Amino acid sequence: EPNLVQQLVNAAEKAANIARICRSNEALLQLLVQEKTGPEANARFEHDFKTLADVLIQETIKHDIGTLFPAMRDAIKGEESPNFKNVDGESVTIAVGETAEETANCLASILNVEVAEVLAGEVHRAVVYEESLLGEIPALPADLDYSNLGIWIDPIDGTAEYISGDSIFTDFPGITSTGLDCVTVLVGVYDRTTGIPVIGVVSQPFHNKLDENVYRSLVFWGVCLPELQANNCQFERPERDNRLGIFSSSENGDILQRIMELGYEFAFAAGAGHKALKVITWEVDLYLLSKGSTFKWDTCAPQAILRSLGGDMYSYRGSIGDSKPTPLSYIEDGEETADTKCNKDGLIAVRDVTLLDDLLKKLTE
Ligand code: 2IP
Ligand code: CA
Ligand code: CA
Repeated sequence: EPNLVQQLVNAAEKAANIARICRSNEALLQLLVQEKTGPEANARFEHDFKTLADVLIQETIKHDIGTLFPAMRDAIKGEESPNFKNVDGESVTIAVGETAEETANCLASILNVEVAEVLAGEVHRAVVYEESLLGEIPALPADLDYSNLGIWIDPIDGTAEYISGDSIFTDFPGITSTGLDCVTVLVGVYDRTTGIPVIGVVSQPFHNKLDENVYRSLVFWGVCLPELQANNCQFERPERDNRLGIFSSSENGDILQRIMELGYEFAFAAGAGHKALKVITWEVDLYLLSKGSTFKWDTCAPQAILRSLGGDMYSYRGSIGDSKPTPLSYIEDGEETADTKCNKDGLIAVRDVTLLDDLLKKLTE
């Protein structure tokens, strides 16, 4: 059996390559951008985008991991639907073929042949991502039941930032408010019986800018199986005077006020995956979102990494009041609808779970 963690890292890097290529050429970027409409649209954005890059990345990860781990094939899901409308309004299904030619033929129904071939080349390129910051990826337990594992993919989190590219920084070192640094590729694996996330890979494809349109990824992974905890995220908590929380710019004022009364400072930043990542790296202590504007594909990967560090991600509304802290769950019960895929009760992500006591008390008052 190939190593699932390494293969997910490779898949995330291939995803990053595709994301970078689609962005490196203005004409291609324009071509790839399509507005999301109808029930698939995320209501919070006036203009939400569905890009071919998203769909192509998701289908590529599904294809690569499904080929290597056939037992998981039917349980690999993501944000996007593989259907895309071309300029003539015809519906096209993006499918990764057996060969680059096949995939290029499929893509050529939307793109010009030249561009279709370039992208298909990336999709079928063998990518092995090795980098000293990855640390040592452990062998997974020999008896791991792959048929009991499911995957949630967000091929590009922070689509608006991916499209726009403009950066605004916060007052806090290393924390970008909006911009390409907020873009992440999220691949999370969960246990289908317990609904608990067990492996996560989070990549920032645009973290290191080497040159105009040349970037290198920063990749984080974590494993939290009953018999194995490992990750490449053993960061110390940086020295700071106060606790620091990270929030969506749309967070509710009353909730922010209460958190301020506990002595927290605030950073506002885009990207659900990016904000969760800042908790993982301990650059912030808390990511709290009171609204249901994230989905299972946003949280599965970072939650697995947080769990490998002794932290977790909880339901916000499910944890305040009389309730006990309730971790987000990926349990598959009944038919999947837009509603069941949504973390509709909001979320609280912490690396140090002892912070919850004060926080939940204050938020319940
Ligand atoms: C979005 C994206 C947004 C986030 C929203 C996610 O995912 O991460 O940035 O909103 O919750 O669903 P905010 O930045 O206010 O936290 P996508 O880009 O994949 O649609
Ligand atoms: Ca997302
Ligand atoms: Ca997305």
